[in-house]
Amino acid sequence: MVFSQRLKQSAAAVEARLDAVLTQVAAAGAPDRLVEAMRYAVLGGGKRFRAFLVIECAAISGSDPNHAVHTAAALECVHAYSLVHDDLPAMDNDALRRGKPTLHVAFDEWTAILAGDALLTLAFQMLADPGTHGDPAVRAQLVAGLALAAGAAGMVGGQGLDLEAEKLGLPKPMTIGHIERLQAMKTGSLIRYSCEAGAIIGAADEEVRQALRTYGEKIGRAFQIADDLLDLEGDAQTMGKSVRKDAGKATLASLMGREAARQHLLHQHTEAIGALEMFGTRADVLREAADFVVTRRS
Ligand code: GRG
Repeated sequence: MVFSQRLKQSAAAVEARLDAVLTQVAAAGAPDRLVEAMRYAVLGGGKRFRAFLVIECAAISGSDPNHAVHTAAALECVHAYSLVHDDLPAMDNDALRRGKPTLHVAFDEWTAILAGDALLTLAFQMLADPGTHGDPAVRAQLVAGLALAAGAAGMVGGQGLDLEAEKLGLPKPMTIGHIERLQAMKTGSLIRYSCEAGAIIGAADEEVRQALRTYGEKIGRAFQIADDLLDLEGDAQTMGKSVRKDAGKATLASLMGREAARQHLLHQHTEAIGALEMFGTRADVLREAADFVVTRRS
């Protein structure tokens, strides 16, 4: 209950900030059509789960949650860009996202590529902005951490491995270890970093930082397994995106079977909860968030 309220609150705060930032982007001279496409991508729904994690992990690290909104908004820009590019014909070729036509369908491919590029760039501009944090060293850590999480050794690299598997059939044979690595990079690195960014904003000590990193890593893994199971069992209307897209894809459910994948999901959930032990009841909302990852239907 607390979780759903806090998720809603952080979503509202982040959406208001994104709206304001995109107004500034337009005022700085960005073309109208590009700004419209960026708005379509980043303000058109979504659970705002990564934003929630930044804000709650900052709060548990001792920061005023309001101080984390700018960083949370930057994370949502990177996430939105990844979805826009993932949906392109050259990648997943999807027509439905967040219950609406994907960006390249609603606009066109070149606009979708550019809007994704612009959202990614904007995220770094936002993190470097003094409004993100008063301490330039904290801003530099946030920028460096996001670059690592989103880049070639993180989300982009994971997407590369995913496409190599799907389009080139590599590696042969596919192994569970390879899928775990791919998923930890593609989906896990941004979720884990959302938690770590909260710790950076709150200037948390290494013990807290490590605990939140571990929590993020485990729920990131769980999030992807749940996504794979939802692709097999969910419906497009509830999900707001196409389902049964994973046929022939490298997923844990396809390699080890649905039931084993579900057990693996529950194991990640247990480990995520375990990582929160040091926080006592202060982490109850993060425990609920882990439950949500396992039980979500969209
Ligand atoms: C194109 C560089 C590049 C990366 C793409 C994120 C990603 C990597 C691909 C998306 C494919 C996918 C569906 C992955 C499963 C996990 C995931 C990221 C689901 C979407 O995230 P949600 O459920 O989306 O948080 P909302 O719409 O709620 O924000």
